[in-house]
Amino acid sequence: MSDTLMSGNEAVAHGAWEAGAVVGVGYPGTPSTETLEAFAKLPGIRAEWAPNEKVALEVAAGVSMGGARVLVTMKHVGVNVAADPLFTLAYTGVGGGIVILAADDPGMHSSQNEQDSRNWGPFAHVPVLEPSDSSEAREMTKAAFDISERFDVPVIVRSTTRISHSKGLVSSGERVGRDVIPYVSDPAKWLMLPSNARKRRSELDKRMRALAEFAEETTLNRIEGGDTSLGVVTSGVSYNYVREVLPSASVFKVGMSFPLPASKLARFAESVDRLVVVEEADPYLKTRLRSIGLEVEGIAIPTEGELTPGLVAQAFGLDTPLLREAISGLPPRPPLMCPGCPHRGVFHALRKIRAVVTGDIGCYTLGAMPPLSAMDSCVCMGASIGMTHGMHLAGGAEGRPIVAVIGDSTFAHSGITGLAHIAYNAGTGTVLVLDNRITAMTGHQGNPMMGRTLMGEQTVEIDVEKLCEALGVTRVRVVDPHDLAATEAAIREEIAADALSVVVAQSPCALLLKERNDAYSVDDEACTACGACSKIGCPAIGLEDSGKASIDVTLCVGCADCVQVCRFDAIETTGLACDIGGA
Ligand SMILES: Cc1ncc(C[n+]2csc(CCOP(=O)(O)OP(=O)(O)O)c2C)c(N)n1
Repeated sequence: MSDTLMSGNEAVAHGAWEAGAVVGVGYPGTPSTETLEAFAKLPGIRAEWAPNEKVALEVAAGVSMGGARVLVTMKHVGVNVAADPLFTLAYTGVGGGIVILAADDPGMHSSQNEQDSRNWGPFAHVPVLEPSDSSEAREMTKAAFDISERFDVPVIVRSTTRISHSKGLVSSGERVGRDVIPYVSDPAKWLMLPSNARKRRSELDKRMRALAEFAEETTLNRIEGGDTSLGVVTSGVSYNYVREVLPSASVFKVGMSFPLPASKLARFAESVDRLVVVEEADPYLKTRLRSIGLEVEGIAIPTEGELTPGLVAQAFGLDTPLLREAISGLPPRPPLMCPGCPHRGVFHALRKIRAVVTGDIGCYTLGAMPPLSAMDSCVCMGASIGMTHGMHLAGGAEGRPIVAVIGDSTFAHSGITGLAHIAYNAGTGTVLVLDNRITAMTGHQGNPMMGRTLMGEQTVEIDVEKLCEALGVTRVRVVDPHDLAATEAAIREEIAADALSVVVAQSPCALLLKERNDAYSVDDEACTACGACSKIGCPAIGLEDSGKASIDVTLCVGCADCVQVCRFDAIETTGLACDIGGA
């Protein structure tokens, strides 16, 4: 055993590795992403990015049926995508253990909604474990594999941003040498025809009863005795806040949030004068405790956003100035497209065209921010394409052109089926695939478009043009989004064609530039302070007190987008190589 500082995500990866998982598979998404990246660095395993979470869980189902242990990673919304196999895997059960990391994002630091993944437990009939720090993230992931195989069920390890991203000391151990269980054909278990599924349905209830008994005895749920005038039931990150704000209270720390240990909780409730629940996100524990007849006192714990020690103190009427939020008073730092981002040229064109843009999720969602302000919707991964079609079906947008915008990773995740839908249903519309050859938003993960696996191997790259043609799209063209005039012209032509068309805007993410361009600067004499260059929203361009533009050469990557919008030739090369790009 050695003590190492690890994030919760790294600890989950290590726990899975120690437990003998031979495969890790997932789709990136904050705050889960680093888990699979950390797992990929450990010896004796295979780690793969899947095109989406459903595929990831299906691969895991195969690994499990083949008798090996497997870790699956995703963010909370990813579980929605994987829900179809998840529900039926609760029927089939497992061969080798399946552990799913579902990482929630309360407060939506980087998500389109808040979801509390503990709810999947009762909904899908799968156990849910909830670590409170990195050390527990490792231990509970290991325990989850044992529970998965002992009770024949996939297990969810539910994390949240603070658990996934905070670091703590972890006593990591050695990897368990574990033989793969030899495959024996068992259609009654794995082939969910209704006749088999009905039998497995009864198994599911039996297993849940056994798990409920296990919940009563497992040390994953523990009582920390204290002052019996106040008893707090808590779990996950909230446990840390309770210990900090109410150090003398009696605490029931829930580590297994589904199924709950009803009798143990009832005994705890009897032992204290007041029973309260402190939890982040949904009132999951409170509702379930009340449903088993426990009298939980209502306190003002917000269900929206992240919980903090300060909010817990406030709910108990404590005046603890030291617990005021450390982040209050920090200047806001709104997200922006990077200097040289290839997405900028596309949104510059879309704003000029006054298109209604059904958008999608990725760095390009920042096209919604001023000054580009050229996106009208963003619902979930892949939604842009179906929504464009739906807008057409509804009769259009008061004569304005309707355009879908989707990134390459998102297109592979769930855009292809939307395009197939439009082609199959003889629809029209223009779809822009912003192909920067990477899953940029979540930190440069690979995807089926970019030719490199998570293990570092060179592999096939999907040819987007050929793929679209195979789906039945006859008008497919490629543009360089840094050529602003050509990009605008191509989009205008495709809109005018009134057919189904795809424009692939192809240029690498600015953070992957292989060559160093020369930086640009503003000729103060030629600049007329017209403000045109600032409308493209490049963070390298600022305004002087005089209203004239200036370029921060330490940020400029020399993409020359601004040169193309300046009507007075006031932006010129410095002849000096930029700080980023190249060797
Ligand atoms: C179901 C789901 N899974 C994962 C995510 C996290 N996520 C948001 S955007 C994105 C991919 C963006 O990549 P791409 O479409 O290539 O655009 P880029 O950021 O490169 O511009 C991911 C993985 C999510 N929001 N929803």
